[in-house]
Amino acid sequence: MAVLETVVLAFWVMLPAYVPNNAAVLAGGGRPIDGGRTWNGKRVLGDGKTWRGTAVGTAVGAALALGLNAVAGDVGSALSVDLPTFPLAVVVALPFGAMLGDITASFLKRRTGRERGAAFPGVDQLDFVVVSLLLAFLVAPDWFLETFTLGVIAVIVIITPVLHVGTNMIAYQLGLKDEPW
Ligand code: CTP
Ligand code: K
Ligand code: MG
Repeated sequence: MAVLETVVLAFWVMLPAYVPNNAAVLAGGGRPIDGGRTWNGKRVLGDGKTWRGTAVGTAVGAALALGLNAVAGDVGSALSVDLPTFPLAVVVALPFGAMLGDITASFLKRRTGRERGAAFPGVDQLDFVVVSLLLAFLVAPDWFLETFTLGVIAVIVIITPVLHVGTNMIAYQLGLKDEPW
C-alpha cells in the first residue's frame, strides 16, 4: 500500500480518538472524577479530569465516528482509498479509550509527583492512542486486526505526537489551554 494511502487511513481511523481530548479541553469543568480524594497525599487524578469533560469528549468522538461512517464511501472514492466504517462498539471504544488513556496518564502523573498540568513527555502524546487501540481490539478483534495493519500502526505512532504537539500549541495560543502540551 502506498505511504500516502496508509497515512490517510491512519488519520481516518484515529480521528474519533484524536478529537475527544480537544473537546474535553473546551467542555471541561465541574466535578472532578476523583471527587477531590487523595492517595498518599496526592490527588488520585486531579482537577483536570472531570465528569463533564470525559462525557462530552466521548460523545463528540462517537458522534464524529458516526459521521465518518456516513461519508466513508464518498470520501473514500474521492481520495481513491478504501476507508473503513466503524462497528458500533468501536464508535464508543475509540473515544472512550482516548479519555481513559488520558485519565490513566493523570493517575500516573500524580503517583510520580507531577502536579496538574505538568508535562510527562512521551506519555502525554501517546497515552490516549494506546488505550483507544486496546479497547478497540477488545470490543472488535477481527475488525481491528483487519484495519490496523502494522503499517497503519507505525504511521499512527509517528503522526500522533506531531498532531498532538501541534494542536496543543494552537489551543495554548488561542488561550484555550493553560500549557502548550
Ligand atoms: N479535561 C476534563 N476532563 C478530562 C480531560 C480534560 O475536564 N477527562 C479538561 C480539564 O479542564 C483540563 C483540560 O481539559 O484541565 C486539559 O486537559 P489535560 O491537559 O489532559 O489536563 P491537565 O489540566 O493538564 O491535568 P493533568 O496534569 O492531569 O493532565
Ligand atoms: K493530558
Ligand atoms: Mg495538560
